[in-house]
Amino acid sequence: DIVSSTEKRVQNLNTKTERSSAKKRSSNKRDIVAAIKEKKLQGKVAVISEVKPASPGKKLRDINPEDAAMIASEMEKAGAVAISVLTEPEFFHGSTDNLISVRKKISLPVLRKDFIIDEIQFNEIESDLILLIAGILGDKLGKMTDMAISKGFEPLVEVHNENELKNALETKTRIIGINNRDLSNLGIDLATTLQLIPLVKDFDRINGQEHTIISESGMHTIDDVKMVVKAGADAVLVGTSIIKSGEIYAKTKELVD
Ligand code: IGP
Repeated sequence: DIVSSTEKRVQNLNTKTERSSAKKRSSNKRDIVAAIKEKKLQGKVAVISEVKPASPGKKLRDINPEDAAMIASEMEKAGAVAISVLTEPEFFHGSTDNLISVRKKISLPVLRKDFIIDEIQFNEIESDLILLIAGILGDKLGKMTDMAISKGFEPLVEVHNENELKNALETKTRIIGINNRDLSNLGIDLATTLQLIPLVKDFDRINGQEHTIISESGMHTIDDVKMVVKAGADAVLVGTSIIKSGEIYAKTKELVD
């Protein structure tokens, strides 16, 4: 499965000692929270558009680093607020080279979409945001969030149910991603977003906080996007429907406008 395959990758990183020295991250932070606020003020939808070659058992499109840069640049021109790049090689056919290439080409914030299970992965490659999945990290979530922040990353903590959300709200993350896809059976249900958003809003009201909420996965139409935005999502993360459409610019723009 994905976790044991990721464990093998981490072992590999551990043996490459040259990678274990922490890299200093560039100080020009590409601030996604500010960018999302700005988009909303413009009356547009904050779309995080994903460079996604495949999902488990479903190939979408071969994407090499050159393609990745071209795709991301169309997404940027179409008004995406940030770009997500899959770096998981086995199940999602992603690569760290794709992310490096994208981040060089565009100036939007870039999210590293991968399965982070060990702090050594923070030293593998630079990105503006990093995904931390509550359902995978369990008790380690708070510590990994702290470490990500101290390394200069903006964490995006992903949840799929109420328990994971409670765990996420105890961390220092500013951004909560609600994944509409159940990672255990890959089923999609946009109601996940509708159910969990009020819990975040309640928590924020009581605690005087303001989390940025991103609805993730399974959105294909403008209506899908409108529905989660109306429910209170600050941004949406869309991969498959944009990549599959073949018209990266047009499809991204349609969702943004
Ligand atoms: C994009 P979709 O259904 O538009 O392709 O979904 C994104 O949300 C999805 O790729 C994703 C993901 C993840 C991938 C959400 N969480 C965790 C890998 C790992």
